[in-house]
Amino acid sequence: MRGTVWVASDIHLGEAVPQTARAFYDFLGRARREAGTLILCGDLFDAWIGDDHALRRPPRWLATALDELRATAGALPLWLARGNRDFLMGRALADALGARLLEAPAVLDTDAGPILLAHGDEFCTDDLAYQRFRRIVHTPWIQRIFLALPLGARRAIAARARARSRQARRSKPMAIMDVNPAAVAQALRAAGCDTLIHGHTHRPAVHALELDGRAARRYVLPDWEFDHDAPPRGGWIEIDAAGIRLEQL
Ligand code: OKV
Ligand code: MN
Repeated sequence: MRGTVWVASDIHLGEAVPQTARAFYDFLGRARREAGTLILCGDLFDAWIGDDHALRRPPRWLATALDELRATAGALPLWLARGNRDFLMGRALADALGARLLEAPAVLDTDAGPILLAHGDEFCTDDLAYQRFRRIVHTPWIQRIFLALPLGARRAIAARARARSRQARRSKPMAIMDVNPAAVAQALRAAGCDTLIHGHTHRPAVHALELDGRAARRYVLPDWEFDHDAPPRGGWIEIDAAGIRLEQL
């Protein structure tokens, strides 16, 4: 991917976050004017229970989101990667938007050199309960059965999963919800990269690290939140021949 590449993640679009959605659509407009390629690197949506539900009779907020994404994909290459929440996004959605699916983790060939891009949940290996959930819901035959269920049943299962997850998060120490350094090192080594970009942890930063005696870097994308009491936040990473920069709103 040559030229100016913008990467964002963890927008968590949904019914309940209209102001976050508006801030994100402003960002899409800016990306259309200023970027050469846009990559949305997971958790664009807060939940995803199948492309069919979104495409058949989308609620108003989702129809708007799909329109904005379609307009963006018409103006520049738009790549969608799955996150831990919208891991069921599929080909039908990408086709309906004119977007491309990015199978992450992926090595991007950029003007700033090779970069390993991932959502980031796969590095949170200290959170054993989450990794167990992840293994189950990423199993292809389990996904096929889930997607074959009627929408009402899928909605009910998703609501229960979200309620359980909220409960579990309350008793988890902060540290186990961050990445495991050994998992990060292993992924960089396997990819032959010394630069990693990921989201998921909601801890935007640029970390210098050492990988087998060489300097390496880990860029962490922010999540987006403009609806609740906390100070509004969001941002993206810009990649070009001049380097890699974390831009925060
Ligand atoms: C996404 C997360 C809910 C975290 C369920 C098989 C199975 C898919 C699913 C149901 C839930 C996605 C699709 C959602 C992510 C949660 C709660 C915690 C930590 C099955 C395939 F196994 F039940 F049959 N799901 N939804 N969580 O509501 O979008 O990432 S979801
Ligand atoms: Mn995530």
